Amino acid sequence: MANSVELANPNLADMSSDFLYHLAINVPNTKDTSELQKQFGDVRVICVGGTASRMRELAIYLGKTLNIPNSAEPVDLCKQGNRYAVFKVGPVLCASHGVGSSTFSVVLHELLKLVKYAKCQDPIFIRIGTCGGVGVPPGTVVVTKDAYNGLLNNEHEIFILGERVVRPAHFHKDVMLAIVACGQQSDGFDTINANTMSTDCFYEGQGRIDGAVCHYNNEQKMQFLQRAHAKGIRNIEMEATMMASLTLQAKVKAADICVTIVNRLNGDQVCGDSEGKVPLSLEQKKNFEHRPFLIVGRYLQKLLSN
Ligand code: R2B
Repeated sequence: MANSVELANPNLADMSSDFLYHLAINVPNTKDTSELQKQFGDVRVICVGGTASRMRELAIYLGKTLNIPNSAEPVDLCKQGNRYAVFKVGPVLCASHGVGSSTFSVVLHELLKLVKYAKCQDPIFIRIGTCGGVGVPPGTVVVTKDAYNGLLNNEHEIFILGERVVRPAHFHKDVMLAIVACGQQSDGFDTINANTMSTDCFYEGQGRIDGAVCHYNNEQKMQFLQRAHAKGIRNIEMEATMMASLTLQAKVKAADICVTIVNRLNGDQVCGDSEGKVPLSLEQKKNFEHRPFLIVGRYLQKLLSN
């Protein structure tokens, strides 16, 4: 039996209205959300990713893959908010979240409230992103099992009311396995499940030596990356611990699927020029970014046909 979302915040029951500020979506009467249910009640999956343009591309891709009528020109439903973009293609939302957990957590709180008010049934949140790889070739697609923070602990740390609160950070096992199973040998790239390190800083937090500030040497960096590798970590990004933790708190299913665009055991620079000075051209990066689309497209075809 399908279930609506029950959020772990008793205060919501006392609010007669709610303005989802960053999405610019008003809920004028929380006790009668029929208008919102008409617009969003059919949503089964919320895909999220860093940029608005990639999420628009994903919406167009999923529209084609899932045969959704009139989906070639998706419109940004949250343009007025000037922060995040949200596109709807049939039962799928595609929303941008920016870089890092802090920007993502803002829109994730509001998307969770949106699916609650719209009475969506068992919605699944899927992050589709890019990341650095640890000992896997660029272009590998990694579906996260456990999310580790920058201390290499499998937990999410957040400061609440002046206290350090530590919460579990793992993704839904069945969803993760079902997504990994969508990878095919003929794809020409591997889709694997592994642990993910998630940091608040792209440079020092991820052990890069090419940031504006760095007080360690290459050897120390490599030791750190090897420690991560020994914990089963095969990719590094900036959102997994927060996403895993918040969706666990909200009791909704979630997954994180990212394509690696650099092997950090070989270097820090991602891509840029086409003269071969860095491992990946911008064109290849674009091509890699579509790999998780393919995998998630297959997963949604199966999921939504049930
Ligand atoms: C991967 O790519 C972004 C940083 O460039 C960040 O959102 C992440 O996790």
